[in-house]
Amino acid sequence: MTFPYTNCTTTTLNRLQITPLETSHEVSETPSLAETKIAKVHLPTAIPALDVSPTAFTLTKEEATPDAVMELLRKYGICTIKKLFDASEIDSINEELDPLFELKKNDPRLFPKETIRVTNTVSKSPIVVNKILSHPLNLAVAHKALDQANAFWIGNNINIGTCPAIVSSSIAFQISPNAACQALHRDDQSDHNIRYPQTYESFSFNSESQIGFSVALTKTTRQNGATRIIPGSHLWDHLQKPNEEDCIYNEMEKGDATFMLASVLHSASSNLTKDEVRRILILFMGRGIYRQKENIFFNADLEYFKQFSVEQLRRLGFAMSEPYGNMVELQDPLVKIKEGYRRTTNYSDICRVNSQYE
Ligand SMILES: O=C(O)CCC(=O)C(=O)O
Ligand SMILES: [Fe+2]
Repeated sequence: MTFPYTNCTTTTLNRLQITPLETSHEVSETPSLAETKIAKVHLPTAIPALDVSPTAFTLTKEEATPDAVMELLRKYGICTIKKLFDASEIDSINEELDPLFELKKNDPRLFPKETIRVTNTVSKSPIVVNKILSHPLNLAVAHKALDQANAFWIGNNINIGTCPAIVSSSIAFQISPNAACQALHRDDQSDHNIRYPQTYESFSFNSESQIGFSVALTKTTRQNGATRIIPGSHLWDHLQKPNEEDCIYNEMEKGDATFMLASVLHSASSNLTKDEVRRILILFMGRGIYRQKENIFFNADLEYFKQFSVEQLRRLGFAMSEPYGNMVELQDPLVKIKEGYRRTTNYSDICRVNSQYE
């Protein structure tokens, strides 16, 4: 039985009028896209799409400081960095992923059937943790845009709690010839963000819950299914409808990488080639107060995770979001997984308050 949602009134549901279909369902090939209702929508005034060429949001590795990346994310919602990874690093990543793709190639749930996904790669492939999740630029952008720290009165003290960003999903995608394009979507749907119109000047990273870090494991082209993206759509109203004509194709050489706000409208495009396979890995970092999109704990093999450092385990979601978030028997889960790890408080700092100032 589906969850009865009609009284969960939000500013998005208020704008819809939903009625049952009178005729039989139009069923598409993807079950989740089968139409079961008719919706009337109050559409917002549209913000025009940005007419930019990819060079506007492309940096060299040398130019790609965290601040430079964030400036382009603020403006376009996307920033591509040329040759962030060496060819040899990408070869080693592919070598570790090859057998995992092999295991998935006959998965009957593939949609479209030409697209193989290796999900939750951080729990299967240490190199993804060591080279992609732990890439200094990924960690620096996550730190500036998504890490949280806060001060709370606890009696006479002020306590500081921190909540580091954690991996939300880490899916490798391999799309083969004849794969059809995906429908345009935002990846922050899972966080139930409500998007309000913003301008480049008024934009705040506070409106963002996840940032994707997409690594080209092969060359990606318009022909072989590069991700298509609507630059600037992170500034749009929640219900502004995406149009295919507004997309640009994020073509990357093997070893290039792209940061993308999860609020940007995008999708995989069709692979129109006869013989080219397109492979990328998109790792999303998300705020630690939200659920991870991929449930890392359900099949977690704690022995596998013990190889990682405390800092890596923190970014994987095996730590406390201070105070108390994600606790196990009132403790930081790191105490359970990392031998010798001890902590005496559930906060980063406990401060005695001597005086107040205006
Ligand atoms: O494969 C791609 O280029 C994008 C995939 C994607 O957007 C998704 O599965 O959410
Ligand atoms: Fe997506």
